[in-house]
Amino acid sequence: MRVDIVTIFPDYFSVLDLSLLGKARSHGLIDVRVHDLRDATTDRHRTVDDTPYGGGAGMVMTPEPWGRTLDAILGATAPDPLASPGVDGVAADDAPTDVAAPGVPSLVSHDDRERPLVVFPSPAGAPFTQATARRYAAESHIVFGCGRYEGIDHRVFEDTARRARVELVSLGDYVLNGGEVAVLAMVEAFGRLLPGVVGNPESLVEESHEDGLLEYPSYTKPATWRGLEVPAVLLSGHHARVAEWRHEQQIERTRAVRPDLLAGRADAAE
Ligand code: 6GU
Repeated sequence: MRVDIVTIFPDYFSVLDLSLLGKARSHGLIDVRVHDLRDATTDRHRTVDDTPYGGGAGMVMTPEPWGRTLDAILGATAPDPLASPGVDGVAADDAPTDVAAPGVPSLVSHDDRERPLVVFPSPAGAPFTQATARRYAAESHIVFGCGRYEGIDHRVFEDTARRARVELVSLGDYVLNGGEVAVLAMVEAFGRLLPGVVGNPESLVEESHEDGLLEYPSYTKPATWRGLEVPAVLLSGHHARVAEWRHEQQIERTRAVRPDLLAGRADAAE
């Protein structure tokens, strides 16, 4: 799988050399290339931002360096007005649809999986979930564009959508200074789902969110530690009872901190 990352802070991504993902990269399972947006500037100060039209606080990333950088990665496709998708969209979650936000057409035209996927992390994007991670893990080429300041000139999304599927994706309802940390989180989330990255694929199954519930608590030796006992059922050797206890724990935990995840679940009825 090929991953391109466009950023004004390439150093953020040095951590992708570490741990499981580093191993996946060195084994050729994932090919990550980081591009410095400032390399596509033409002025002495390597400027990437300017004041917003219409006024307002902060600065906006100027479109030209984005256009040049994405041209180099995607190929500079001549704009095709007939193929032009809508504007101003975000993609939905696991199944990209036209329903981005009420009344807002999607940037995604989805009869074209062969076109690369370009993801712009943004607090204004659609939620990134485990389902999104699974969908990204099935892609062959993803480009991430890391915005900074108050965002990127909106025409960059429109221009990119002429030759790629474009998604705006958010990690959650809070604001980061830029997309870099969000991209690290997303690459880790889908990277570990790629075949061969996590040594024991079984370990991917019983995790939070894989079955729509939070995961059960885990214990290891010693059986007594600082006066605290491991729940007796886990020492019983009774596999069916262990499985039942773990499922109850999942439901209990999810009810306590994420009741929204339980809506409509038969196994969580009071
Ligand atoms: Cl994806 N980007 C930024 N800048 N802030 C965020 C975010 C993304 N997700 C939550 N906050």
